[in-house]
Amino acid sequence: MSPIYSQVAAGVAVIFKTRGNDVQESDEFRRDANLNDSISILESALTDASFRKLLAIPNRRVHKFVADAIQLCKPMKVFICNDSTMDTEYIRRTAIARGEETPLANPHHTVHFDGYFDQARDKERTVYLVPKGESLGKQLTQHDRQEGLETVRKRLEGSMENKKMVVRFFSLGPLDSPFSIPAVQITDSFYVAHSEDLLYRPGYDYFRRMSEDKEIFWMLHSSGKLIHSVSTDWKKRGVMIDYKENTVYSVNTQYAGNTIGLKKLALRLAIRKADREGWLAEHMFLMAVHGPHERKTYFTGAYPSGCGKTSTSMVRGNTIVGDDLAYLRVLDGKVRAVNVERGIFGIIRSVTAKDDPVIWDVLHSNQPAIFSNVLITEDTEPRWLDDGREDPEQGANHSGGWFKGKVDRYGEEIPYAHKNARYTVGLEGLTNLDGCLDDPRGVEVGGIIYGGRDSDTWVPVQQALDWTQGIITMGASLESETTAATLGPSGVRKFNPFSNLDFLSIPLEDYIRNNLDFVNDSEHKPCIFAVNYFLRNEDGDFITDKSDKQVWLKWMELRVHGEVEAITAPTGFLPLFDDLKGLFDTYLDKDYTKKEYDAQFTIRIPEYLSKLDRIEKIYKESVEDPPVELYRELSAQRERLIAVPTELGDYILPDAFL
Ligand code: SPV
Ligand code: MN
Repeated sequence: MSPIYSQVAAGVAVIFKTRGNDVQESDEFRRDANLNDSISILESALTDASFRKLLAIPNRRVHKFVADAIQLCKPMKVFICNDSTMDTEYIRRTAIARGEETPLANPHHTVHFDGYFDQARDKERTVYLVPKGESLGKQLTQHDRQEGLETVRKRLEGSMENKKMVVRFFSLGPLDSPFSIPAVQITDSFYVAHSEDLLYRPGYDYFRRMSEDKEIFWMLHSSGKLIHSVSTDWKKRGVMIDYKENTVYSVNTQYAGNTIGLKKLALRLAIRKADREGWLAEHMFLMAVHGPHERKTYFTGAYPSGCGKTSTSMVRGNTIVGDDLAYLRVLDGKVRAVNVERGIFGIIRSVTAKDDPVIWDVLHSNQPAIFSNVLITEDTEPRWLDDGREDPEQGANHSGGWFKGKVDRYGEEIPYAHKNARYTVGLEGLTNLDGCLDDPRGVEVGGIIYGGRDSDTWVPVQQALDWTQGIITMGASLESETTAATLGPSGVRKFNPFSNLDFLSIPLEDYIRNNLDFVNDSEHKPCIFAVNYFLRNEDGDFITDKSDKQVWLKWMELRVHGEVEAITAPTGFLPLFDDLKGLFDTYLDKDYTKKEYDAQFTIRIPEYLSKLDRIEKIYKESVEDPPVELYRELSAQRERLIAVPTELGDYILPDAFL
C-alpha cells in the first residue's frame, strides 16, 4: 500500500448506515475490496500530482470507484480536478481545444453542439437496473440489473482509450448542510465537466473533510466514439440507474440532460434516498415572491420541462433561488428547501430582451456562459428561435453548416436553431438572485405550485382546498402537453405527476405516500396551488398573457398570508375579480376586465370530468396499490363537480360559486 494511502486510511472506521437497504450491499463490497488493487491501479494510471490530489480525499470508496472506472474505460490519461481556478480553467480550455466547445465573439462565451439525434433527454433509453424479484411499478422503464450492468459495462469497455478521464467532486445542495449530498462525477467530456462547474457547488474540499461513511452518489459518463466531437454511437446510448450501488452510468450521448450526472441522473437517486428518509427531492424551482412591505415568501414550483418553470422563477420584482431542482425537508417543525444547483441550464428559445430582461442581460454580459445547439453567425454570435430579431439566413448549427431552407435526411426543414437549444450560466451574475442561495438550512416554504401545459381544463391559478386535496388533484393529477425537452412528438397530452414522472425511481404509489406524509411533522403545511399558463379559448388562442404570471404569483403570496378572500369552487379556491384587478393595475399597469376574468376562471365541467376519468384510468391500470387518499380525493372532486346545479350549464362563471 502506498505510504500516502496508509496514512489517510489509518484509523478511519467505515461504518456506513442507511435506513433502507439500497446501498448497503455496495458498501459492503467496497469495504471488503482489495484496497491494494485500487491503489496499484491508481498509482500506475495517475501522474504523481493527480495521485496526490486523489489520495488527499481519505475515502476508500472514492479510490475504488476511480480505479474501477480506469480499468473499465481505459483512459489515455486521468485528470483529478481539485476545483482550483487553475484546474477549472484547464477544463474550460481543454473543452475548447478538443472541439467540444467553440469560442464565441464574447470571450466569456462558448458554444457546444450535440449530435443531430441527441438533442434532448432520451426517456426510452433511460432505465432502472432492477434486481430479480424487485419491481418499480408499471410506470417506470426497468431492466434486469445483472444484464443491464453487463450491457453498460460492455459499452463503456475501452470507451476512453484515446481520451482523458476527468474526475470531479461536488455537493448537491449547499455545503455542510442537512441537505448536502456529495457526488463524484467521472466523464470523458470536458463539456460536461465545464457545465458542471457553472451548475454545481464545488466539493473537493468537502470530500477531503467529510466522514468516510457519508452516502455518496456516483456518476460515470462516456460520450463514446466521437466524430467531429459528436457521439456517433447514439443508437447504443443509454442512461442506466443502478440504485443498488447509488451509481448512474451514461454512455454514447452528450446532451446535458442525459450526461450531467448531478442534474437528472442524481435526482433519480435522490428520490430514493428522500423516500427512505422522509423528505422530498423535486423537479421544482425555488423563488421568493416579494409581497407587501418587503415581505419575502418562498415558493417551490413543479412544472414539466418547457412549461414556464424557469421564466416563473425569474419574474421581475421577485428573487430566484433556483430554477430546476429543489430538496425539501422538515427542519425544526418547518418545511424548508434548498436549490440543489447553483446555475441554470435553461431553454433559450423565446428568450427576448423584453420578456426576459435578466437572462438577456446575463447572456450579453461578461459572465461565463455555454450556449448549446443555437445557431452561430459568421460574426460568431449566437442566435436562437424567437429571439425577437430578424431570422438569420445562414450560419452553423447542430446540423453543421446551415442555410435557410436546409432539410434533413427525412426531408424535414431544419430550423436555424434547435427548439431545445439551451444556455448554461451560473446564478451569481443574476441581478434578481435571492440572498439565501447558500443558506445551509434553506428557506421556509410558504407555497408549492404545480403547473402544466393544459389547453382546456385548469384555470390560470387556484389554491388547493387542503394539503391532501392539493397533493392528489394537483400534484398526482398533473398532465402536460409534451415539448422539445424530451425526444418524440411535441403537443401530446401526457400524465406527468408532480412533473417528476421522468425521474421517479420508486413506485408511484410510494412517491405519493411520501408526499402526503411529508408534512406530518411540520407545524405549518405550505399552501398548494395549481397554475396553467396555456389555457386557450374555442378558437385555439391563448387567453392569458405571458406576463400575467406576475399577478398569479402575487395573488398566491397574499393567500399564503390569508390577506385576500377567495371563491370556493369544486376544484379549489379561486381569486376574486377585484383582487386580481388591483394586482394587474399595481404590477402590470394593465386594465384587467371582467370579461377576461370570466373567460379565464370559468370552471369547465366536462373537461374536468374527462380529466378525472383519464387520471382514474391511469391509476387503475398502472398503479397497483395507491394510497387510499387517491381515489377518495378524486371521487370527492367528481361529486363536487356533479353537484353543481345543472341549470347553470357546463361552463360555470366563477361568481356562481360565491
Ligand atoms: C429538463 O428537461 O427538465 C431540464 C433540462 O431541466 S435536462 O437537463 O434535460 O433535464
Ligand atoms: Mn428540468
